Amino acid sequence: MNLLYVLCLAQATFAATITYNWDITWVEANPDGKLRRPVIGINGQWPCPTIQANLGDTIVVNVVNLLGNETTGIHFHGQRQQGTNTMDGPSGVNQCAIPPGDSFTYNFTAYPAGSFWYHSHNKGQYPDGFRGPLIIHDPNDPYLGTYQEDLTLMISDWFWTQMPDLLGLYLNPANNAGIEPAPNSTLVNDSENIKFAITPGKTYRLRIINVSNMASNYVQLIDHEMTVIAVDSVNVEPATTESIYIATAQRYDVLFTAKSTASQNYFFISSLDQTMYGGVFDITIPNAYGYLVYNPLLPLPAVYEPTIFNPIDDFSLIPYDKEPILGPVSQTITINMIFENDAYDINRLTYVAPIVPSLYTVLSAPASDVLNPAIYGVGSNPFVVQYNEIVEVVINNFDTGSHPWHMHGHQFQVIYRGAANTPMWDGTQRLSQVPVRRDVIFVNTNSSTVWRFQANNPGVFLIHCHIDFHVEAGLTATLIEAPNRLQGALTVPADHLAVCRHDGTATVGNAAGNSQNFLNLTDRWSPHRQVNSLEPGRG
Ligand SMILES: *[C@@H]1O[C@H](CO)[C@@H](O)[C@H](O)[C@H]1NC(C)=O
Ligand SMILES: *[C@@H]1O[C@H](CO)[C@@H](O)[C@H](O)[C@H]1NC(C)=O
Ligand SMILES: *[C@@H]1O[C@H](CO)[C@@H](O)[C@H](O)[C@H]1NC(C)=O
Ligand SMILES: *[C@@H]1O[C@H](CO)[C@@H](O)[C@H](O)[C@H]1NC(C)=O
Ligand SMILES: *[C@@H]1O[C@H](CO)[C@@H](O)[C@H](O)[C@H]1NC(C)=O
Ligand SMILES: *[C@@H]1O[C@H](CO)[C@@H](O)[C@H](O)[C@H]1NC(C)=O
Ligand SMILES: *[C@@H]1O[C@H](CO)[C@@H](O)[C@H](O)[C@H]1NC(C)=O
Ligand SMILES: [Cu+2]
Repeated sequence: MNLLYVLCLAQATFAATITYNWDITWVEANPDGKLRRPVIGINGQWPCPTIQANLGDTIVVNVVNLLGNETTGIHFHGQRQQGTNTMDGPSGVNQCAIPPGDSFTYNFTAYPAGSFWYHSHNKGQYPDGFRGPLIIHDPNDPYLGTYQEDLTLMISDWFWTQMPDLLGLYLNPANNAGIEPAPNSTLVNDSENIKFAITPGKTYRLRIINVSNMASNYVQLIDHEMTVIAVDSVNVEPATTESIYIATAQRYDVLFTAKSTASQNYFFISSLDQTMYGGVFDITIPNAYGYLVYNPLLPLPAVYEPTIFNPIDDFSLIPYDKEPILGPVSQTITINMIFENDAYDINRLTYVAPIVPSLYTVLSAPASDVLNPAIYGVGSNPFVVQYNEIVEVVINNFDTGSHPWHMHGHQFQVIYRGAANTPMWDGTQRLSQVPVRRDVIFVNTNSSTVWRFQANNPGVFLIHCHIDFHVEAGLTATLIEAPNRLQGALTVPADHLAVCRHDGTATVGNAAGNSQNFLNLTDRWSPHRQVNSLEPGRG
């Protein structure tokens, strides 16, 4: 970790401050050309702008919530927020939701470098449009010089109905099988049929970012091989493939080299993984196409859907720095996930947002209680780890679907991933010795995925499935990392506290809002809460 600080200091010499002033407003848009609908935009524009900075720069985003009728907040997905945990974004965890009319400043160091995105982390709001790319450039990127142009491709599913209504349908007790609403379209760059002007012989870096609510997609550039060079901002040894499979919130940076002559145009496809929905689809919905245009005077090719995709297995990728597996493990966090009783559970408990945001509980608790998970409320599924511990996180998926799991604050080592329908983790499985690092990893159905990280980033970080429907159905846990190191070291900015006052949210006390006795919790935040006694089953 000293290395991290050295890097930051070295960068600081040249660091700039990049400031964005953003009014968050409703905007009308028709990205699939089929239906105009209100979307959440920035400064009257949609699609939302790209944030660009260099490693070590200070990024300042001054937000004014002008939505009028909804609260909001922003998470900068994949950014470490070392020393700035107040800027991580999830409402009820690191801040209060920003009420209509209020202002709020995010201020953090651009670290690490790579391809990221930002999005609302409030009430399942980002599928309504509030998301955009976040690109951090590294002057020492080992792949600089191997490509001539840098492009971004943002993929998403698209709904004609707004999230509050979709959540009303999804979380309705009548939907007791938990069937997610299917999207109405698939978009590339918030559009359909986009055209990339291609120069023969050039090599392109393509940053593919999946900002879907739910769907996973296959991406293939017809007749053009891709070389994967980074996943979720972590550089990897070059690996060639004809297609990738990218879960929501994941990023793949790939290189591709254009043909040497402009004799033909090509298409590319982003195809939604229909197995996630049980395969009931009108064929117009799952595929988005775009074109690699070598010569605008030549016709565009007819599109089709390849019969089979052969995506690269991300678990097989090797990090460029060859960081070996961390160990020995000093603490294991086990997350048994299942859908039952109309909600998602972690170890039989559905996430219940605390009355006081968890970070503010850390900062207001007596030093003697701050390491006690009870004060964060059993409903927040809290896991407390100590500074610099090597932590292992085991996700056992007892659900019939696969799920993309994300942890804030770290790019973790993925040391094991079972194929679908293989025995749950029991500690005897073979581990990857030079594990790929990511911040979102797909967990197959009826099997486990295991990751490790070093607890060197004091803060409160969510661990959750990145399907926004499932977040709202309670599939969230809270990592409380070295909370004793936050006390006295971190202060909450005045504008953040003001937002809580306006929102009527307490900023002092335990999860139940008790500031007199942090060990006294009531009802659903109490450790004595009645938990479901069923054995893990299937949802
Ligand atoms: C808020 O206002 C927008 C724009 O008029 C509207 O489309 C949206 O449905 C409203 N949201 C809620 C939660 O009522
Ligand atoms: C951002 O944070 C830095 C470091 O704490 C501080 O020096 C700077 O004044 C802050 N900028 C704004 C706009 O809040
Ligand atoms: C859009 O998708 C929803 C499901 O999310 C579906 O009920 C609706 O019929 C779709 N709209 C059209 C016009 O197909
Ligand atoms: C796709 O979107 C990104 C980010 O907004 C932009 O930089 C890029 O030029 C877009 N590409 C096309 C072909 O529209
Ligand atoms: C994006 O992620 C969603 C959700 O995991 C997935 O269904 C979709 O197929 C992904 N898109 C691509 C292009 O991989
Ligand atoms: C789950 O996986 C186990 C093998 O580990 C298999 O025996 C079982 O049939 C699977 N369950 C389902 C519902 O497929
Ligand atoms: C715990 O708090 C509740 C209200 O939040 C209060 O009624 C009760 O007296 C408290 N118990 C103790 C032992 O402090
Ligand atoms: Cu999920």
